[in-house]
Amino acid sequence: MSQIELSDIFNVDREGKPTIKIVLFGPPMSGKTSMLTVFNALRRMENPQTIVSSLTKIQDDSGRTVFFDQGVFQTPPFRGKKFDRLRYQLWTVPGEDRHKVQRDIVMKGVDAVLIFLNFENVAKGQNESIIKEAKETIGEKFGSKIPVVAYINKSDLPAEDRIDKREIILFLIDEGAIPDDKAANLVMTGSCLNARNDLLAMLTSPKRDDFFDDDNQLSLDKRPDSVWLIVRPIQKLTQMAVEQRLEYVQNI
Ligand SMILES: Nc1nc2c(ncn2[C@@H]2O[C@H](COP(=O)(O)OP(=O)(O)O)[C@@H](O)[C@H]2O)c(=O)[nH]1
Ligand SMILES: [Mg+2]
Repeated sequence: MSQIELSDIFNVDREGKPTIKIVLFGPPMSGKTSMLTVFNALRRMENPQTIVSSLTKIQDDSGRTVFFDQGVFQTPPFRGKKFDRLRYQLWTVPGEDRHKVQRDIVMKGVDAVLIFLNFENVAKGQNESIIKEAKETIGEKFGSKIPVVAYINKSDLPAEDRIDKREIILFLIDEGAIPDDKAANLVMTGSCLNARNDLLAMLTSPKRDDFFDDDNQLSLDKRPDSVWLIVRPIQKLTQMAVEQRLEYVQNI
């Protein structure tokens, strides 16, 4: 096969750039908007050139998402320039039951789903119903042609306030979101709160210069563990979406 360009296998945006659409799909108050906000701040600190367009947030006066948040980012240039840069759009949904119509609209044309769950005890039922809804909305491509990664947020909460991770994993497997042999790889945990606090601490530290290089960019080797944990699900999904597409063209 002759050389494949990313624009041959992905949708292109209005500027003709290959783009994938990732939706953070989860119950209300799980931290989806926080995740996007922290991710955007991190990209700005580490490499502003990876931000394609600034964050859009459609919220009510109290800061609740009523339609979506959206940010567009791009990978750094691939080594060897075999491929163009890949753009990835991150979208969140409003999690409340009454916003089902908005969620359906945001899910149109989705390429990969981040099932965004909440560790809080009280969220057990909400987590389960949103997993079911994601599966219903996407249909048979759920977890196959449309890759799925699950992330459980608020790992900072004390153990007695958290639901049992194994129970969530079993539920995800039962619903076909995650194959059982891949659960260890595809179900991740983290805390947007910790990530945000660790980034803020570096920004305001008297030793700021230890973290930022001469261009005032945060060096990758200084990225705190808490921040790696929230970047991983997005990175993994992007990688899975690319692999999925490449496999698809190779089978034509
Ligand atoms: N303890 C804790 N609280 C969090 C975390 N992430 C977000 N929150 C809080 O959870 C609430 C809902 O967050 P938001 O991002 O608006 O959730 P969304 O409804 O899913 O968009 C806010 O009060 C956040 O400060 C976390 O990792 N740990
Ligand atoms: Mg929100």
